[in-house]
Amino acid sequence: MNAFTTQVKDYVARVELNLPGEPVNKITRGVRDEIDGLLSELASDAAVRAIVLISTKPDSFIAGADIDEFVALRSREEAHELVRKGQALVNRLAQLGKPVVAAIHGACLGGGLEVALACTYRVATDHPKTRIGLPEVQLGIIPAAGGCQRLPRLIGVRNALHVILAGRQLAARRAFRMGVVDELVHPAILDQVAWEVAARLADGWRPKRRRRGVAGLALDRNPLGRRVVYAGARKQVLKRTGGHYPAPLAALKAVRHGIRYGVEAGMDMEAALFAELAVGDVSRRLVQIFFASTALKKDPGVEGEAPPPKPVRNLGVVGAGFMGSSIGAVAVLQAGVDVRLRDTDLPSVARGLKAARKILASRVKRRRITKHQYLRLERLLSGGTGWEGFGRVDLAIEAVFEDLDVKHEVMRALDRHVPDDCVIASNTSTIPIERIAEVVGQPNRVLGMHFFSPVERMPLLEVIVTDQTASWATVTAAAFGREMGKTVIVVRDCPGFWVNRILAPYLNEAGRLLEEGVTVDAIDKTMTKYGFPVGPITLLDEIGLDVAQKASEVLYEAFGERMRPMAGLARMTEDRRLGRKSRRGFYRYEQGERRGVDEAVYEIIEAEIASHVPRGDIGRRLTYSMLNEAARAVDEGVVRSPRDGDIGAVFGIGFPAFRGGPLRYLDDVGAAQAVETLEQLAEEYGERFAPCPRLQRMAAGAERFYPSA
Ligand code: T1G
Repeated sequence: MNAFTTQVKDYVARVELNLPGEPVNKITRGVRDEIDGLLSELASDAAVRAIVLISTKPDSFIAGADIDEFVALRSREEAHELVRKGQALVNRLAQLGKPVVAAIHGACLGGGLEVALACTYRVATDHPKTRIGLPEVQLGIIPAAGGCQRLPRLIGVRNALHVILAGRQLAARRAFRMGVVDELVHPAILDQVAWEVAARLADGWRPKRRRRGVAGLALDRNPLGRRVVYAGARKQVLKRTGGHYPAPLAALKAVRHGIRYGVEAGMDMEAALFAELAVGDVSRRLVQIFFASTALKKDPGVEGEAPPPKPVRNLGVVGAGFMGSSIGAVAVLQAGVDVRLRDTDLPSVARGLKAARKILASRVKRRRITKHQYLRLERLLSGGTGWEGFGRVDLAIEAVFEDLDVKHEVMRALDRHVPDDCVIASNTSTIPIERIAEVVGQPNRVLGMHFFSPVERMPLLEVIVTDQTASWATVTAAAFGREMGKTVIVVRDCPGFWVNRILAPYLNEAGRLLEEGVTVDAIDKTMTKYGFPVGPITLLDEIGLDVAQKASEVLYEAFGERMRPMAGLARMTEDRRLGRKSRRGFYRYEQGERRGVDEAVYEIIEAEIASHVPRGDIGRRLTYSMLNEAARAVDEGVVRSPRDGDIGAVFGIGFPAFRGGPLRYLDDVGAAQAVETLEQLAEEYGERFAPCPRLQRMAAGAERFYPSA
C-alpha cells in the first residue's frame, strides 16, 4: 500500500502520508493496517523521540474515514466492528508514549481531525484550502473515533457542540481562535515549524493551552452549567432539523455521556450510536447527496466530449440592483475576478456598489476575511453608466427588470460591446432564454444563469441552455458558477426551468388550500413536519408575492389549467402585500422578524376559515403536486438526470435532504403507489392531480428513476 514514508533525522521521525491513486487522503482499511505497523515500529525505535505527521498530497491532510467503506456496511455489527478499529488506531496514537505533531494543510475532516486530536500538538496553515472540522452529521452519522470526547476536552463543551452538531468545516484561522489547532503558519514554513516543535516536545517541553473565556469556564466546568449548554444545544438542533435528522442528537448524547462517564465510556457510546446511524436510511440518503453533489463538481454540463471552459477573469454585470450587486459581490468574494457593474444612472450604480461592498464587509464582520483581504477584493469592483470595460469581459450577466423589452435592449447593447467570444447570460427566472436570445447576432453564446436569492447564501445555480447554446458557452458558465461556490445544474430552456417548474404547482396548491379555508398555520406546519425548512406560505412571503405572481402567470400561460395560480394572489399584491420585503404579506413583520399570520389576509383572499380538507390530504395534495410535476419535467428532459433534479430540489427549494429529493422519494414510494395516490387525489380534488404519463409508464413496468435503492 505504501501510503506512508518515514524519515528520521535528529531523533524526529517525519511521517509523510500520501494515499496512492486517490485525490484525497482517507482512512481506509489498508491505511489503518499500515499505520498500525508503523506505530509499533516508531514506539519501539529508540532513535525516535518525537514524530511529525504530514501529508504530501496537495491540499489534503486527511479527509476522514473512507465514506465508501461505511456505505458498504450491511449491519450494525459490521458498522460497530469498523468504527472500533478506527477508535483503536486513534487511541494507539494518543497513547504512543512519544509526542506527535500533526502538520495540517488542506482538508482535515472527520476521522482526519480525530487523528490530529490524538496528537500532542497541531500546527495548521493559514490557507483557504485548510478546512478543519467534524462534518459527520452532514452524512447522517457522528464523529466516532474519539471526536466527541477529545474536542470538548480541548476547546470546551459549548464550542465543541457548536462544531460537531452542525458538522461545520472551520477555516484555519477560526480553528486556531477556538483552540482546535495550537499554531497557525504560512504553508511555506509548515514543515520546518512542525519539525522544530517536535524537537522541543522531544526535549520535554509541553504546550500550555490558553484557557477558554469566562463563559466557557462558567458553562463548561460545572454540571449545572453543562446542563444549560446541553439543553440549549438540543433546542437548537430540534429547531434546525425538526427532529428528522437523528445524528446531531446522537452526537450530543455521545458528548454528554463521555463528559459524565469518561473518555472510554464515551467512545463506547460513540461506537454504539455510529453503528445504528450508519446503516439507517437517513445516512444512506445524505451520503447519496454527498456523492451526487461531488460528482456534479466534475460534471462539465454537456454530454460527451466537453470543450475546455473559457477562463473568466473579467465579469460584466448589467443591472446594479439587488440581484446584480449580489452576483457581483459573490463573484469577487469566491472567484476573485474583476467585476464591472453597469446601470442606467449613477445613483443606481452607487447603490449597487454600496450593496456589494456591504456583502464583502459582512464577511469581515464574521471574520471570514481580513480587512486587508476586503480592501484587495473591494478594488475588483467598479461600476458606471457606460459600456467602458465591457470590451474585455469574458462573461456578461444581465440582471435587469423581468421585462422582455428591457432585456432585449440590454442584449442588443451587449452584443455590440462585448468580445465575440464572451458568454452572454441572463439571470431571468421566468422568461425563456430563446426569446431573450432572439436579438443577439450569435445566439449560440447566450444562456441563462439563474441565481437564487439571497445569492450569497443559496447554493444552487441553474444554467439554462437552448438548442442553440454552444457547448463552450455552457461549460464556461457551469465552470464559473462552480468558481462562485455554487452547485450547478444545467437545465433545458422551458418555462420555469427546473426549480420554479416544480415549485409552482406546490405553491398554487397551497393557495387553493387557503381559499378552501385551510389556515396558513395548518398548511405551513404540515410541510415543515414533512421536512421542508419553511412551509409554502412562508416561502411565498420570502420569494415576494409579486415575483411569485409573475412566475405563476408565465407557467399558467405555458402549461394551462394544472398551473392555475391562486386567485387571491392578485388581490394580495393589489393590497401592496408583497411579503417580507414589504413587511406585509401572509405574515406580519416587525423589525425584520416574522411575527405570526396576518389574519386580515383571509378576508383579502375571500377565504372561509372552515376547512373540510382532511389533514392527511393537505400534505398529500402539496407533496404530490410537486412530485407529479417533477416526474413530468424529468420525462421532458428538463434536467439531464434524476440526480440533477434531486440536487436542484434539495439545494434550490430545501426539499428534505433525508428523503433524497423528489425523484428518490418517488422511488421509495414506488410508482404504482404514487399513481394510486394521484388518482385518488384527482377524483377528490380535480384533474390537475392526474398522474403524469411517466409515472403511469413506470407503474406499469415497475420502473425506478434510479437503478438501485
Ligand atoms: N471518503 C471517500 N471519498 C472521499 C472522501 C471521504 N472521506 N472525501 C472526499 N472523497 C472523494 C470525493 O468523493 C471525490 O471522489 C474526491 O475525493 C474529491 O473530492 C470515524 C466515520 C475533502 C473538502 O465528510 O468534504 O470520518 O468524485 O471533489 O472539492 O468519525 O471531498 O473524485 O471520485 O469533494 O477538493 C468525514 C467529505 C467522513 C469529508 C475535498 N469526512 N469530503 O473537497 O474535492 S466520515 C467528510 C469533503 C468519518 C469518523 C467518520 C470534500 C473535501 P471522486 P471533492 P474537493
